[in-house]
Amino acid sequence: TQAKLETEVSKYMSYVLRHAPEAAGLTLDAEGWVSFDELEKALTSKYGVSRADIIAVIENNPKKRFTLADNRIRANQGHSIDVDLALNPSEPPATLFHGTSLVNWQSIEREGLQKMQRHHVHLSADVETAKIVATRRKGEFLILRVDAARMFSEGHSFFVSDNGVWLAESVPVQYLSPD
Ligand code: HQG
Repeated sequence: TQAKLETEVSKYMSYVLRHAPEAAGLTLDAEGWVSFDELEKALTSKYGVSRADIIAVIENNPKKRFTLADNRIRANQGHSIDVDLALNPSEPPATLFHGTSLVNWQSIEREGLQKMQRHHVHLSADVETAKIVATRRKGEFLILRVDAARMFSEGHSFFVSDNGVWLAESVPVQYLSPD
């Protein structure tokens, strides 16, 4: 079906634009952008989709994962490869949330939230989004509340991606509490 194809194309776009541009024969610039024409060529040859189909994938994406501007496209967050999104630091809401697996707690309690494979720790402004993030994985989940107001006032920087995901270098454990 069309919806299924859109999801598959969207997942492949995330993979290419965040993790492995070379898989599609692409190279991202320093801020993560690539020519839309080149991405279109790669997607058309792999999936037979048209330019309009790809634009529909971008517009219908529930998390607004991609920005298309000036005939260039990039993923808004979630990279593992070395790009600098050049986001400006912003003052966060007083409380942010992070959803994870309960089994991670022992380690998080020891070392705080770390960015792991990505460039930042990903935080949500609402608990529902954190729950969606957490339940991507099997097993019991845990929602952590981040005292972003105190963390910010004590000198930690926050960034917000173009699709509203809050990002931090790390979250030391003193700012975390189970929700
Ligand atoms: C955990 C998806 C043990 C962390 C989602 C998480 C999100 C620790 C995992 C976005 C730890 C990393 C990001 C520590 C952190 N010890 N475990 N010290 N510190 N962790 O996928 O936040 O759909 O890199 O809790 O919706 O799950 O791709 O991060 O469980 O927005 O757009 O290590 O990815 O967005 O996993 O997800 P991830 P995440 P997209």
